[in-house]
Formats: sequence, C-alpha cells, structure tokens
Amino acid sequence: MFFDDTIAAISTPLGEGGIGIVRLSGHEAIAIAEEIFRGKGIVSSLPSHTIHYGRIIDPTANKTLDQVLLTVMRAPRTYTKEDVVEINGHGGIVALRSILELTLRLGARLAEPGEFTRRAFLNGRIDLSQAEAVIDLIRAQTEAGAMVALHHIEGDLFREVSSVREELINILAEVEASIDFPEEDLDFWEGSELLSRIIAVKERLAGLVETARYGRIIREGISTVIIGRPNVGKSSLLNALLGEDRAIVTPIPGTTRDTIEEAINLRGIPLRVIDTAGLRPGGDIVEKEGLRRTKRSLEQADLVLLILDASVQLTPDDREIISEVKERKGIVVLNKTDCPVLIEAEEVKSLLPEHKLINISAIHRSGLDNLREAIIQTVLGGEIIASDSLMVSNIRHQQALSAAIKSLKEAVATVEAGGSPELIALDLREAMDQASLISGETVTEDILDHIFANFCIGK
Ligand SMILES: Nc1nc2c(ncn2[C@@H]2O[C@H](COP(=O)(O)OP(=O)(O)O)[C@@H](O)[C@H]2O)c(=O)[nH]1
Ligand SMILES: [Mg+2]
Repeated sequence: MFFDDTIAAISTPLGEGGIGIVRLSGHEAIAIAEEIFRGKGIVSSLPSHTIHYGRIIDPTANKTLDQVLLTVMRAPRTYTKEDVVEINGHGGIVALRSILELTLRLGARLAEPGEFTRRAFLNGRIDLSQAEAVIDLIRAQTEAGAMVALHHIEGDLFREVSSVREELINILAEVEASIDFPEEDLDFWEGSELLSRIIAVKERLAGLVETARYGRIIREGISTVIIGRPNVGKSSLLNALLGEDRAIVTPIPGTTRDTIEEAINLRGIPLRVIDTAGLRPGGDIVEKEGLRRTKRSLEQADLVLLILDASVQLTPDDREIISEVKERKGIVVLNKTDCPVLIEAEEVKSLLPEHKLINISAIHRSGLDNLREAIIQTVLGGEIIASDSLMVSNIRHQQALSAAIKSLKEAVATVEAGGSPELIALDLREAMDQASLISGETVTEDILDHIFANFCIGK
C-alpha cells in the first residue's frame, strides 16, 4: 500500500435516513474498528467480506453510541485496495458524527472529497477515466447519463484507449528500429504497412471524439433559456414542460423577476430550462437586476426558446428581441394559439429563417410534443443517441483525444513528405502521451486535485 494513514468519513448524505454509513480505509481500519465494535468475535479475526451485528462503544466513556452492522473487507479486493471497514448505523446525524469522531480520536484522518476514489486510482484498482465516471454516475440526471457513466466505470474507455496505446507502442518500436539501422532508412516506408496503421489509429480516435458532442450533452444537459417580452407565457411554458406549477403565473407583466432553473428529462437528455424575467427596458431596481440576469442566461445558453404571443400582432419589443436571437441556435414558440391568432407568422419566419416555428398553447398544454421534437432536432440534428454504446462525455478526455489526433495527423504528413523516422517517432510519442492523460498515467497532482475536488466527502 502506498498510504501510511487511514481515512474515515460519513459516506451517506447528511440528514435523516434509514441507514447511515461511516467508512474507513487504510491499514489501521481494522484495528480501529476492533477497539470500538462489540459483537460476536473480534474484528481482526472476522473473515473478509462478511457483515456482523453489534454495538459501537466509546471505549473511554464505556458508552454505547449506536447499534450497527459492520462490514469487514480486507485488502486488496476492496474499493481502495486497502483494508476497508463500513459501519452501517441508524441514519441520524448525531450518532453518525459521534462514530466518525471516535474513529478520528483513535487515529483515523477525516477523508478529503473523493479521497476513497482517489486511492482506488492511485493504488491502481481503476484508471482515471473510471474514477471520473464515478462522480458522473452519482450526478447523472437521466438514465442515459447514468448509462454512459457506467460504461466508463466498467472500463470501456480505458480498454479502448489502452488498446490504441498498445498499437502506437508497436508502431513506434518499428519506427525506432529504423532509426537504429539507418542504411534501411531510404525505402523504409516503401511497401510498409505502418502508414496505414497510423491512419487506422487516427480514425479510431476520431470515431471516439465524434461521440463527444452527444456524450457531453447527455452528461451536462442542454442549457435552454426561455425569453420573450413580459406576459407572453414564458413561465406558463416552463410549468407546462415540467408538468407542475413551478413558476408563478399571473396576468401582471413583470411577475417573474428572477431567473428560475429547472431540470427536465427529454428522452434521456437533461434539459436545464431557465425561465427569465421578461426582456423589457426600464423598471425598478429588482427588474433591472432581473434583466441583467436574463441577458447573462441568454449569453450562456445552448438553446434559446423565443416566446411570442400569437394572439396579438408583433410589438416593437418583440422585434427587438427577435434581432437579439437571430444568431443564436433557437426555436420560435408561438404561444396562446387557443386564442384567435393575430401574429404575422410569415413575417416572423422571414425575420428568423433559420429557426423552427412551433405553435403551442401553454395553458392547454397543446403542441408540447412538437416542441420537444423540435428541441431534439435543433440540438442533435434529429440523430438518435444510443447511450448503450461507448461515448466520450468528459471535456478533458475530448481534449486529450483531439491532441492525440493532431499529433497523428502530423506524423502522417511527415511520412508523406518523406521526413525522417526521428520526427515521426516524436509525433507518435506525443500521441501516446496524450492518450495516457485519459487513463491518468501521466497526469499531474494539480489535475488530480481539480478532478477530485468535485467529489463528495466519503466517496
Ligand atoms: N389564452 C392563453 N393565455 C396564456 C397562455 N399562456 C399563458 N397565458 C396567460 O398569459 C399571462 C402571462 O403568463 P406568464 O406565464 O406569467 O407570462 P410570462 O410573463 O412570460 O412569464 C397569464 O395570465 C397566463 O395565464 C396560453 O397558452 N393561452
Ligand atoms: Mg414569468
């Protein structure tokens, strides 16, 4: 084992729960558990991967803290590859904290966020792409997102990247052999399969990168902003999409004064919908701040839903907003089509020729399926996402793959220009280094800190 200390944390959410778990990992885990657990048998002689009923006792005060089930898991077949003890207590915050404090008093150290998973990585049980997927699975908002993360946890990306690296190592060995025997240098590439093998590797990586656009949408969701002048039905649309009354709807313009964000599951893709205060100049200080937030959401969104009130003609404010969204990926939603329609739809079309026009009635909840379809079409070009296949969903992986492809392209160009094997070897080695970033063999401490800072304590 690489670590000389034992870490401990409450691994379940803080709050009331059916059970709560204190987890220990490290070479003192079993000794600490032995001092505080009273059940049948002593902890150090319990077989690995077994569960035992008993009490947690504060040995100094000789006081019972909780009735628990204790799980003993000995290295190396554990989450961290270290000795792990899990204490399942009643899920109350006081009892769990007192058990945790007791373990700290007996020599454990409070785990940092993600430290159990970090140890699993550093002790070589999983690679970095698997470790990163753990937090993605915990955070997944949809089944599709969970599925993509699970593929990574199971090592699909790790295996693909390892096999690419292996092929690069083989190619590199042959290229380097030619450096050592310069007399064969002249017609080295002549009749050799190496060039087509480099191209094949490049294409495999390109196939992976291509999945990233969808992968990231599944992981991060589509940030969608609803805009329009006051009273056109923005909040009503949010409520209709949610199927509940989340935002306050009134006939009074300016009812929504802040931005509201809600997650909606759109066929497996998380849609993060932001309802905004209406875009309208002037107003009091709260409205001005609302307007500022609306503009910021608009700038950051992947998709804009522009709502127009179909029961009236276009107003100057509508036209102003139309000009603001012209360059943005978006959909025009004509609301209130349950009323007589007075809006000049043809004119809207000519002002926003790139945008789809969808008729709805937020109040009667009609036209929503068309709208959902249009959202999928606009964001994904209508392509179906097969979340059961391997997909790159992490920007760090995406960047490393792109950099590896770039190096391989350079290698190919050097070969075609008749460059020296030394130069080609440099590019191949750079591609390998980039691929190694994904599995974490070559990452720095800083990158690890950054990745694991996003984890919860106890994971
Ligand atoms: N007839 C009709 N009225 C609607 C519809 N959607 C919203 N409204 C009404 O328009 C008013 C403003 O709605 P609201 O959602 O608060 O608009 P917002 O200011 O854009 O958020 C409310 O009185 C709603 O009941 C609709 O589809 N049809
Ligand atoms: Mg509103």
